[in-house]
Amino acid sequence: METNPQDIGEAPVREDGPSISSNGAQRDDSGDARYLPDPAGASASGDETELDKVETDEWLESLDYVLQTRGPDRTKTLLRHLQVHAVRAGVVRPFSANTPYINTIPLEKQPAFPGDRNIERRIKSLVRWNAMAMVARANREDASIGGHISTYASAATLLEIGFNHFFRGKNDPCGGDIVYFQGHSAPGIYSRAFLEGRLTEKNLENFRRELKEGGGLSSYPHPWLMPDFWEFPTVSMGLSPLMAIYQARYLHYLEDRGLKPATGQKVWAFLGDGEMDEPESLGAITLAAREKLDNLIFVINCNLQRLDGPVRGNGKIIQELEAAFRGARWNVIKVIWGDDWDPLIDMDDEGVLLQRMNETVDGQYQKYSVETLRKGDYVREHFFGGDPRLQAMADMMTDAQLHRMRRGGHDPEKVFAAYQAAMECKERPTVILAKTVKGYGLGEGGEGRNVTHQQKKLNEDELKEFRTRFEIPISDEEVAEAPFYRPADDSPEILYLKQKREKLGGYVPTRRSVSTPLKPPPEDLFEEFLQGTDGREVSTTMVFVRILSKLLRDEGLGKLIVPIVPDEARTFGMEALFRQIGIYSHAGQLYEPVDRDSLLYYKEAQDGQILEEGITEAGSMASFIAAGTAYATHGVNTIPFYIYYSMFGFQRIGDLIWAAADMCARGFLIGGTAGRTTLNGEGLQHQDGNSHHLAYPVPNLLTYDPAFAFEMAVIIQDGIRRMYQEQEKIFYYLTAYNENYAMPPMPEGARDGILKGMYLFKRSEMDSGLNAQLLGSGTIMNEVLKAQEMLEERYTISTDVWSVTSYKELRRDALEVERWNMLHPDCAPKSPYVTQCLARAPGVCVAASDYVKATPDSISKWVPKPMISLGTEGFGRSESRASLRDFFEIDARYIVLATLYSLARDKKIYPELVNKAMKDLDIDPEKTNPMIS
Ligand SMILES: Cc1ncc(C[n+]2csc(CCOP(=O)(O)OP(=O)(O)O)c2C)c(N)n1
Ligand SMILES: [Mg+2]
Repeated sequence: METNPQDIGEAPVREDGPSISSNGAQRDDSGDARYLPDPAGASASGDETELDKVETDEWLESLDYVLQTRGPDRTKTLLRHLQVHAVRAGVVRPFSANTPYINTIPLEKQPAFPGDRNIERRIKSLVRWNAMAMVARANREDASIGGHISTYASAATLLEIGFNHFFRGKNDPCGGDIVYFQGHSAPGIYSRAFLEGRLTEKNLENFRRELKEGGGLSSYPHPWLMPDFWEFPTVSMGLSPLMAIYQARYLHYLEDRGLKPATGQKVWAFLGDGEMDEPESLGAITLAAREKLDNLIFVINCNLQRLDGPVRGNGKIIQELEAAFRGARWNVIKVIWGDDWDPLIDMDDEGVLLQRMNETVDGQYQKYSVETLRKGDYVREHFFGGDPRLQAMADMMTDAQLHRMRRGGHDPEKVFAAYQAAMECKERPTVILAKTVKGYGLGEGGEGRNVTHQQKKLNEDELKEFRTRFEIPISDEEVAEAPFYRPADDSPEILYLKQKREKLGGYVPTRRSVSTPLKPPPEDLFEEFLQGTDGREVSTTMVFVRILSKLLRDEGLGKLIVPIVPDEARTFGMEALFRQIGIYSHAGQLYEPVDRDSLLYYKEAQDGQILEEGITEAGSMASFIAAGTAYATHGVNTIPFYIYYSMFGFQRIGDLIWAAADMCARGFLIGGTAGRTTLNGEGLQHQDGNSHHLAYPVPNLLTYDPAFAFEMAVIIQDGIRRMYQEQEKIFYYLTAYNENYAMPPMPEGARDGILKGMYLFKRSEMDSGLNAQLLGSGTIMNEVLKAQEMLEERYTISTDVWSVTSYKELRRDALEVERWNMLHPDCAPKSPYVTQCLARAPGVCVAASDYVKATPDSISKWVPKPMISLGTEGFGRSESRASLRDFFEIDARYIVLATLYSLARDKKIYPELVNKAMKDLDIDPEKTNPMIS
């Protein structure tokens, strides 16, 4: 078997070009003997004998001959053969995932720049100026308002090349590229939109003052706040790279399933180098390569700094990221040096410059960028010092020239070349690692300094310097005010910029919500769930899976349903779907599955419908987001159902859920294996008593904790109506349990209450003069019903049972009413729905839930009697359901106790009766409190 050359360190980059640079340097391996000490210890340059040298020359000559006569491809093949041959003979070179610290694309491979360099520079300068002025002015008015100048300052070229030459707008035949902008570079994006005529001066004045008259601009990209502008919230670092990867994959999914034609759209993600430390940033890069996402381009703005200081002061972030991405088999393009460096690199026959570049750490590069702003010879002495060959290079340049040496990320032609190569790359995602200077152009006060991230203002001198450096036509008299500047509509700059955008299909970013409302599924699809199961015991999870299966078979909606699972389909009894609708795999199924003979075999298919994500709740949520926002991104109304272990939802990936809310994502989150006590056995890490509480703050999320099949059906049916017919900007969270019990038929007239959050499920049939109202939800409803029986039979207390499907809905209705009453003191006060339900219900009130008491407590203010909540504060345990419910004090016995205690508190019964009941119920009053044990 042939050894895979990838495994022995062959560079995946530049497959189309030579591996030999203009100066003959082999770029594919930073361990190249000419530049770095060989990690194996055999230095080919220093320790070579005369004989060795002759031999080396012979080999090199042969290689040069092949290169000249047969070209780079043949040379690469030969080298590969040599490598394989050597490995077989036991000669293993140490693996190096790095290439030397120079640009991946050599000068001679750079395509001609198709734009007008001068005019593009002027446009960029104007964008820089207005972005800076926007932040500076906002902070002048209110020093605490914040904003960032330095990030955009470093990213300006990276973005402008995109805007002028690459990002396609929504009117382009491809449908438009999908661009994730680095969140805190927003001032630059606004500033460009101002030049484009999309934002007004007033908007810019009100940066970070969204509530001001005339409309303001949100600090960062937030679709919720600017729904026609921003598409993707990106400022929570790390979410953007993850979401971009799954977005690119979802694009393939839509194409492979025939829901959208393949048009060559690209997903661009502009990221910070500091941001790459977030685990989510690198967490899915292998997926991107595995899925061959050549529609994905990461541009990492390597300004070497984050907020507090250097990203890798003692190392090199570009090299570290290169190794990680190359290891994951991405196409890695480094844009490190601007064109001023090309002649030096070209004359570096002996590799001394490259060696200096390789050995210099980022903290020192940062020092050089700060020192170049000053007079003096620091760079000459330190970077070029110590070696006469380097010194000679420096001697060829004047101080002024030396100070102008740009980094690659500020060189439009280098950036263009990288983007062009990324566009052309096939079968692999591309990452561009562009070296820049943080705060570029801010002068001595800000450029490259550790404090630059926090810089919000420029003094008058700094403003002048900035103005002069970027040639902004603002006079000395005016400059102190930092006025915005936009040339006339018929100026060459504005005409150029508009013409470029028109050619590329319109402005970016633009968010459109274009999908047409869906037709609802037929009523009878949900009918069976309203009838009950006639004594057959099932769980709400099984009910959910049955609803899902029926939806999948629906003629109208079926193809739009996107089931998403993070390796838990079997847990939820969904494996039948594997065969029925297939697991999505771009590659299809390249093997014979072991269970091929079984009915429910593991079927992967290119048109498979299930997104089986493996063990990644974050990745699955990113898929949910892509699917739930496809109506806006692609005009395709897909309906995601993401089912997962409920404890690993809000608790683990709450920030992604928040981002989904911001993006107005639609769909259903299904928290499976729900409840602190229903999931017996699993214990502290798995048992979820939290998620309903954690779901509460998400403003546009409806959360339900259904107990019965018909509740689940009614909620999902109405959810589809609201999200996909009415196009409301909401999404849903439902908990599904794995406890089996007979599902009752839906009581007459319950539908409205189910949706509003509560309804009377079972009225007492007795009238004893002692009354109780019990509130139950989820599976704990069964304990509540048992308690009802016990209270009536043993203690002759008339007990009504309410099913509370959503404490959140009840609370939000009550808050709304309370607010209205306060703002309308002269009107007859309204009554919240929960109050209306319980106002005429006699007796005491007890609520029991498999979630923390804080969840039912959230409505107690509007319950017209003191309510006792039973819930599950504390750590779970590995135990049986019965023991857990005893431990957390939420089983029928405790519900009875709480009811009797409430009656005693109301002086309806004697306390002695409560004591006696405790004995009868085998409850130890000195039992330790589960909340703290
Ligand atoms: C999850 C998260 N943590 C912290 C922050 C606060 N924050 C905003 S910008 C920033 C530094 C970003 O550095 P980098 O990614 O290198 O971007 P640069 O500004 O240098 O381009 C930090 C820590 C955030 N936005 N998100
Ligand atoms: Mg940075």
